[in-house]
Amino acid sequence: MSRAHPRPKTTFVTSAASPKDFPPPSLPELAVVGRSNVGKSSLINALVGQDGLARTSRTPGRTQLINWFHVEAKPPFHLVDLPGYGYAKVPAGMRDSWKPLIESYLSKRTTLAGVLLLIDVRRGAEVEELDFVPWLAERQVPIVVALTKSDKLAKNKRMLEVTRARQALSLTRDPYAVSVQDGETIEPVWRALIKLVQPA
Ligand SMILES: Nc1nc2c(ncn2[C@@H]2O[C@H](COP(=O)(O)OP(=O)(O)OP(=O)(O)O)[C@@H](O)[C@H]2O)c(=O)[nH]1
Ligand SMILES: [Mg+2]
Repeated sequence: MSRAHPRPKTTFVTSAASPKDFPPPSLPELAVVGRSNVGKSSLINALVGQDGLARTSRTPGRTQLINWFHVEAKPPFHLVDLPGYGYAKVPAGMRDSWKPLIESYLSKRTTLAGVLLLIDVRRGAEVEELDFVPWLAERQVPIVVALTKSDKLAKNKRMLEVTRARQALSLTRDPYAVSVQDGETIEPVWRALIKLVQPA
């Protein structure tokens, strides 16, 4: 069986639909970003070993707020579940409100320690990710990239997608391939994230 990391006690802090509702910056924060339905909330639950903590859904576009979770790891930090982008079926007005919300969070949050960018292994990097990675680099935000739902592809295809994403996004290392069905794939992502919140 998979060797899981210690499961840190994790609790919901708050939700926000606009910057005025953001909690005061306190702990370092790791934000989970990606297309709607890519598996952000599922991966948060897998990372902290708590099913049902962040709400998941088969219906894309479910998480429309920013959600903060307090992770009692050493050191403690916040995991932040950002609303998914790129879901065409939501009303345009709602879609338009997401971008400023996400951009305002990512560009102004003083406690932001890094971003976990998720990409569906079957879709690969698309225009949003190609824009987003340099946007974060310009702002010197550390980034960890993971390809989700790796159980959906056979190993050889998965490896190909890992290489493709690395090249498309000019990453300095391979993106992680993760599946919430396989704890062994979660562990390396956890370790990469923990590094970002260690005091210098
Ligand atoms: N097979 C498989 N399905 C997954 C995996 N991770 C997530 N899913 C499924 O993908 C769907 C979307 O997962 P969520 O975690 O809700 O995705 P999200 O990115 O939070 O979605 P939004 O909040 O709508 O942006 C759910 O049906 C999950 O069960 C995975 O590793 N493997
Ligand atoms: Mg979600």
